[in-house]
Amino acid sequence: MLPHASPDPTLAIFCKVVDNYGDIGICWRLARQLRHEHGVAVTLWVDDLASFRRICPEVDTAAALQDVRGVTVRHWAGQDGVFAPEDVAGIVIEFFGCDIPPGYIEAMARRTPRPVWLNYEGLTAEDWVEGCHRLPSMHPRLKLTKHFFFPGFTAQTGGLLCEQDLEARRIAFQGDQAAQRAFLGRFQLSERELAARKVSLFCYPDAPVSELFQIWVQGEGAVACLVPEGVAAQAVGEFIGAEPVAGAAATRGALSVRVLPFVAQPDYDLLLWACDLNFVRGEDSWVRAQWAGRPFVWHIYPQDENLHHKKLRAFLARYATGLPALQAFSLGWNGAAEPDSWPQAWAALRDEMPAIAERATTWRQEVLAHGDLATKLLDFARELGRAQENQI
Ligand code: TRH
Repeated sequence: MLPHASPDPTLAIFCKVVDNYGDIGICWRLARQLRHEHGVAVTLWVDDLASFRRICPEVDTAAALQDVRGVTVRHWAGQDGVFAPEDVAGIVIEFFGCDIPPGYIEAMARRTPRPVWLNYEGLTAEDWVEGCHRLPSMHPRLKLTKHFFFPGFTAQTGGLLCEQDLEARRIAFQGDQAAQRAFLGRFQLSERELAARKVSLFCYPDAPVSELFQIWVQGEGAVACLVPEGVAAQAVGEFIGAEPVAGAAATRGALSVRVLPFVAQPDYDLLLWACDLNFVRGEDSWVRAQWAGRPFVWHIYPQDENLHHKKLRAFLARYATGLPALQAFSLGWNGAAEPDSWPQAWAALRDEMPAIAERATTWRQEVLAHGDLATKLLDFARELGRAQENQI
């Protein structure tokens, strides 16, 4: 049973798109999974429908209210608004501590029973999250308590988003050459590119992309680098010698670089599965790469005072023990430690790839042994709901 013994539990997610696509990417993924795997009636409040549309082309950017794949999507146009207790969902999630409209919070306090209120936080491999996951925070004025929900890699955290059928779909796709060719065919890859080592590249602007391109140009094995439009635009534009718009491509030496359109979120998984190596960034693509069964290099979102280097090291300490080349390359890619030589760092990474791919399997098993995030989140909400009912 969910908190209010309702046969059709309701849940609202408030998502403010601060920067890039990770916020809406995670909220949309969570919303779909809760709806389709757990039967929850989800309302997703989003302030920036244009960013949402980039990862989900069905979204109508002019609609105040719409149904997208069974999820109610509301344009969160501002902080004004008067709400009734009936407007409030049984479980309310604020993403990354975004400020829910004050009128909605007032209505939360008037609802009977009161909703479960969770603050969904960012993913980090650092140890301190275990002590903060599930911590309460009382509202200063209203009879409401918010609880922190931290995704994470250990049993004492909220886990990672992973759909139940994902692994089976991945294995089927990676075992099906025709399906992979058909998918990549959408982007007009040449036979040369199809036969090359395929690398997807999703990173922030400060990644040393030009250095890597130079190594790949001079390398012995052919590399086909597939870059979503708008990513590493300067280095890609310089390499191609033209505007790096979707469809632009060039080959020099052993390297081909091709700009892909930004694809819908489910197709991004296919891209990761179809490539031999994935460069990912932020949070959501990073997690998807962990499920892709292929080696990946993570570019972490930069933070003040190089706080992100600490987070990167915390992840590498969990993931890349026994994978020295991945560690060295990742530190270099993120500017946390300059490698003595980039060509050597790349050669070592390339040689280590079979071992990294093996690590993907054990990692998946280790992390998912504690349960997936959507299930853990609902279990926590049920637990809080029961506790609240007992207090009434
Ligand atoms: O877009 P990001 O840089 O988001 C980041 C992180 O979430 C970070 O934690 C946050 O603090 C910062 O934004 C503000 O990278 P991320 O997290 O990988 O999100 C990208 C989303 O875009 C992800 O859901 C995958 C999706 N995507 C597509 O749907 N199609 C594409 O073609 C590509 C390249 C990505």
